[in-house]
Amino acid sequence: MSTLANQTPSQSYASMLSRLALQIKTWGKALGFAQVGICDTDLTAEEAKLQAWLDKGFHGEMAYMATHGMMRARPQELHPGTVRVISVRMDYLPPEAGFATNLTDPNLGYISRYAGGRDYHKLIRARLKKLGDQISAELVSLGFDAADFRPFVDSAPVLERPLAEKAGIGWTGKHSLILNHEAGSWFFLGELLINLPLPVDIPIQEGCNTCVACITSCPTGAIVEPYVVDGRRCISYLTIELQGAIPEEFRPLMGNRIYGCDDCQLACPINRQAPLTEETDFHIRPQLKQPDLLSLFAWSEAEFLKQTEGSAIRRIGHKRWLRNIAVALGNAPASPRIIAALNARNHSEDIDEIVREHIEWALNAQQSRLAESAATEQQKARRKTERMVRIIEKGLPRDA
Ligand code: B12
Ligand code: SF4
Ligand code: SF4
Repeated sequence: MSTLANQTPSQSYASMLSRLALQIKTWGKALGFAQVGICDTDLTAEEAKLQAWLDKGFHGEMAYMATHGMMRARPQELHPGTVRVISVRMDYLPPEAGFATNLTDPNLGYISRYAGGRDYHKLIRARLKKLGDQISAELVSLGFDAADFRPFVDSAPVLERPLAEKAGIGWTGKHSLILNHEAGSWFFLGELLINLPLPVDIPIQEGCNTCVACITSCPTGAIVEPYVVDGRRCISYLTIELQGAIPEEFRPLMGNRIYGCDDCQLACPINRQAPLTEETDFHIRPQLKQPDLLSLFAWSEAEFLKQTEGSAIRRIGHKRWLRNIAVALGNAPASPRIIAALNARNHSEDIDEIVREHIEWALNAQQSRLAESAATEQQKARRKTERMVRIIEKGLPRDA
């Protein structure tokens, strides 16, 4: 182990770690991470909250949330030897997000803005691996052992948000996402679990104050209390995670959201100044920007796979894609074209049972709306005739 002049080995190791922590932040930024923070692995305070969430069944069909139990709150069990977590933030807000245009036109499909470009998992994991390699190379050049590290993004059984909060990336908003005044909440999180006792960062203080905008704007009432999301009610879960039928009570509330949901983030005042992503990979593909529901519904499985290549959307598969679009078509204004498209898909040979059930729901919704609008038209015509009759009765000249 190398030492610096006039320092004991432990002093020199500690000062090397302090310098390294600063370098890690610089390297992280060069790799495209907008923020890099460091924390220890102690999440004991979170265990009871995680257990309560699981006990209430808020994970729904996401069995993976329960399978790993408390390992989620124990990063040192996930990768033995881990003493620190390097938490990173990567911004994904794309330019020309067109949130309002897309949400207000019920004939378009709304795709959550994190999913319009390339799948973030591989990209972030590869950059974290580079960061780990850089740390190891530096250690070796200084005469120390290489670091033992493991990168994680999203799919890891670890509580990414509480770790990010400890590492000073942001505070936990009432929607349960991490946010801060500079970045809002439009970012992904990733972690490098590492065996180096690096100096840790200080958490920032919560800034939601009395605001409850995310809670009141959630279309399905999924934020059941501040900081707690009942996954089973969240449109992100209903459209992405849930394999089976979408409970009927939520279908009318989903509107045209066919993949994920951004409403709690759109309502958040802290997001007004959020920066755009610097990753062109996260820009929305033209075909997913303001896609016409009927065009998306017409995609064959081969077309779906082609159009969503390299995107996170591909993971839900063609059946769930059709299921979600069927719900949005059921919520769209009454239209004979929509009814024809639903009927055509319903009579295709390889139709899946779950998709069929959603199509039938959509057909019912469309037909009753069509009947309602026909009734409204009839009513309007009747009222006009009645008015005309009153005019006549009042004494139209030469009415004899
Ligand atoms: C399962 C999951 C989901 C589920 C469940 C959501 C949930 N809130 O748990 C579903 C499918 C619904 C979902 C949706 C979304 N997700 Co998600 N999801 C995850 C995943 C894989 C695990 C989350 C988890 O552990 N949940 C269990 C609960 C118990 O944990 P928690 O919500 O963090 O709960 C803590 C707080 O509630 C807190 N708490 C409880 N009471 C109190 C009280 C106070 C005062 C405080 C401060 C805290 C507090 O304690 C709990 C335990 O620590 C993570 C990745 C990961 N491995 O962490 C991504 C992740 C959280 N998701 C992410 C994203 C982007 C989304 C969506 C925005 C996607 C979209 N646009 O459709 C939505 C947002 C919905 C929402 N408001 O949460 C990002 C969040 C990034 C960020 N800025 O925070 C993550 C981190 C993925 C990533 N790597 O970037 N997700
Ligand atoms: S993502 Fe949508 S459905 Fe889920 S909590 Fe946020 S607003 Fe509610
Ligand atoms: S909408 Fe309000 S309460 Fe919700 S996360 Fe943003 S600031 Fe916090």
